[in-house]
Amino acid sequence: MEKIILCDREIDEIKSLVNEISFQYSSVEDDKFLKEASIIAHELPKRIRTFINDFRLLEPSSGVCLISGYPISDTKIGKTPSHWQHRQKISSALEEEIIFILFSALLGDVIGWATQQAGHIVHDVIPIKGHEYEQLGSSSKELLWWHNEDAFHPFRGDYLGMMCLRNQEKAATTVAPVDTSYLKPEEIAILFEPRFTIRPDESHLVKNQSDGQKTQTNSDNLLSSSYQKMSAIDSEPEKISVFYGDPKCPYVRIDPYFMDIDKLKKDDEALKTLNKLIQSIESNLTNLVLQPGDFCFIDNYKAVHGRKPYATVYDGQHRWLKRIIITRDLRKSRSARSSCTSRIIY
Ligand SMILES: O=C(O)CCC(=O)C(=O)O
Ligand SMILES: [Fe+2]
Repeated sequence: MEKIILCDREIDEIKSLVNEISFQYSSVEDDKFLKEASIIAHELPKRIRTFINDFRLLEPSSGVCLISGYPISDTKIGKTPSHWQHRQKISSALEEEIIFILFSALLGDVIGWATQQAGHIVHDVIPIKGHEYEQLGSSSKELLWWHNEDAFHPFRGDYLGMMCLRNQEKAATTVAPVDTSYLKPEEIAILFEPRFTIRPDESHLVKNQSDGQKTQTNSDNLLSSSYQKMSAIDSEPEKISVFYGDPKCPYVRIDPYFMDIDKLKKDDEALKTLNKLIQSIESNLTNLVLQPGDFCFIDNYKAVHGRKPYATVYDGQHRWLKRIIITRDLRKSRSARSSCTSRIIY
């Protein structure tokens, strides 16, 4: 994994940059801030810009990078929310979210889904009472199977960012690069063929819609049709390839939990090859216990991630990550966004 620890001088520089701008915005999802973020990011310390730019362009095989050491004020951020729906009007972590967006802007453009966390761009990853055993980021006692983020969707992000505010439970994120050196050329070729399916994970389905959206969906045709699109992919996922890009160093699109592997029985060759890949990824998984002040970016084309089960108490001091999705090409989703500057995919 590529790693950098912020030094005191860099922390001071970042803080003064944030202080100069934060009074202008009440949310990082403000259109003006999102437009300017890529310009303001030019003023981040050069070592950080170089580190993120190298991660973007050199595509290190680990597929994961970590920027650590930003001090988080536990009292300032207040209690961990009990649900992502209970969002404050002005985030208590606005300063940290600004930094998160500035780092992200060095990788590309942030995006959000109309069908996820009420169409917000910055998500809360927190354990939620009642979700303990779900296959969702808000579960805790259940293993969250490793995956590429939004693997089912052609507009999935190039990167997933996670910023840690709290993790007293020491819950482990799992990460693994996709190593194909042990696969034969003919096996790689099979994984390049559209012989597989991936259904949407449950966070995009209508059953996990926010209460606010439930009343809105009836009157909002765009939102209803977005949920209908998800439901159509869920009931009839198209055939896709697991690998794409360069056969010598393939990019990957995989989410075993939602790949209906049983149904592949009719295609024994595809089934065997996919299982070989799954086992090898499984054997390469490592734990990454995010600490407060960690900013982690995962290359969603080159690495998978998940999370181990963990025990938590919902005491307001429980695990709290912020999460973001970044694309290198905002235009590819233009047909599903309401304007060229909108970040929300319908
Ligand atoms: O909680 C974690 O560490 C990972 C959760 C996850 O996969 C996600 O939010 O996309
Ligand atoms: Fe994920």
